[in-house]
Amino acid sequence: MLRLNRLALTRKLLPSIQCTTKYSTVVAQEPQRPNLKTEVPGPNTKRLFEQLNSIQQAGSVQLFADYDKCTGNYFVDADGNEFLDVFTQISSLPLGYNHPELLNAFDDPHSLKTLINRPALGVFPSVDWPQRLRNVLISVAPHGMQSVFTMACGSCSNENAYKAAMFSYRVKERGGSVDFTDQEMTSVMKNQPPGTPDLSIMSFEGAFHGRTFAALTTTRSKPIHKLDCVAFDWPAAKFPRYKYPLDENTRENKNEDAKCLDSVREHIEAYKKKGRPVAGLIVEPIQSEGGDYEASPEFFRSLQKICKQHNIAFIVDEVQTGAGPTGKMWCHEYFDFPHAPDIVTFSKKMLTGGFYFSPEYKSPHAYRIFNTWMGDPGKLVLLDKVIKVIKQDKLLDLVCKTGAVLKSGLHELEKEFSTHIHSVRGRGTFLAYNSPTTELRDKIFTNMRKKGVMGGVCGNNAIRLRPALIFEPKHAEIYLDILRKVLKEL
Ligand code: PSZ
Repeated sequence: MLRLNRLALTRKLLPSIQCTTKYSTVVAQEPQRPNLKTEVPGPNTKRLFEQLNSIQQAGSVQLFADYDKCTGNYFVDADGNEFLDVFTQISSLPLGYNHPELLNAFDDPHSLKTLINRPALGVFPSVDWPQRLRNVLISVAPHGMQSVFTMACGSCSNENAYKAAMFSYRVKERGGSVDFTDQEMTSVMKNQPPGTPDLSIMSFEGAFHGRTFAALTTTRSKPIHKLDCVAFDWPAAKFPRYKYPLDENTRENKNEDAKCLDSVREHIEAYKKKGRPVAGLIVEPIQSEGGDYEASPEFFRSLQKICKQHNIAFIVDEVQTGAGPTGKMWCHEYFDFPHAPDIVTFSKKMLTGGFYFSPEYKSPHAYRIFNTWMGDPGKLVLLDKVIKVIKQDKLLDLVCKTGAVLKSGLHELEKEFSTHIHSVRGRGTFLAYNSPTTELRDKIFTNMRKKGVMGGVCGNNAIRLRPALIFEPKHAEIYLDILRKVLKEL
């Protein structure tokens, strides 16, 4: 009955999705449904685990993949089990597995040579690098942003964004001068002020920004990420925790926004008093690893305003939300900012790390945002193809359509199984829901996997969806169908 209702609703909402394979040829080659041949983990997986664990700590490994056999939205493990993948390598596969456009990406000699001759980009970029940056990364830049650096990963992107924020802050402190004093030049070699200034980067409780040291200081999602590592004394403000459904809790949620914005202001003042002023503030458009917590466009606009008032670089971390899963290329497009953010960091579905920045964040000195590789032109060959497929196949529209099917289905399930799941939320296919306890959440996750759905969890009690951009309404139906069975059997 529920399934019929939802299908009827799907058709009413989405009259145009009759031809489900029009979006992507790779989907036509997928299995029809998940198909498990052994228990999970199966014997091959267990053997491989022993092998890997004898070389390194492999406790985080869930399954070994047979990447030759993975197709589209389906992950195939070492035992031949076929899973519908709604986690997609921690949300980092824009077009699923083995997309034909990417399989052919290095067929021509120029692309192949771009891949194998990896340059030290900061010193010897290729003759086509400026044009490649323009054609690929700048072509999808957030509105109002025209400058970009590439980096290897998300942590590295944030790390360098913090440096760019500090450079700019110091130039302002010096009244616009870009010269260093002798005292700065000598004190910096002892890690002491004034060459090494006392500045801070503000983040939010529950945030995740990476695991390198400065990024790790701003990460506040789980103790295990941070234990035993030194950290800077930097502030963490409160990030909204909304009550659901949103439309029935507008007053409480507005108060929550106000409380969190007050906490931002208080920390700015406190750290100024402490002599460690805030040079940058970093925020995820949807707080992801910490539990998929969203905040209102008003909250984000106020945040940007506060940063402007205090000369703080407003850094939006789109590492997980960027490149389409929310239904827009950049999730912050939903917030209607009056000005572009100062810095937008990315990685994951963008295939390369990096950050976009506004003109004042371009360091006046060379060689300060720098490392050996600074990204990889081979990744831009792939990203070029990904962007073309996103445009040609209108994948952002597909994300919105599939997201609507998924979300309405989840809303029905949270009504029917209200003791098991609640607080359905998110944008596009970047969706999540909670269980009342961690134990129940973990049980749902495990039982879904036993029925062939590879999902993800985050925070203490959330289950999150992070499918590829080629996830179609028919895949959403399979997911909902299996979730329903799992909830019924609990
Ligand atoms: O456990 C981990 O290290 C994980 S699990 C998911 C991530 C990391 N996400 C990475 C991430 C992110 O989600 C946001 C919003 N910002 C920065 C990062 C760091 O990116 P990487 O992992 O590429 O360094």
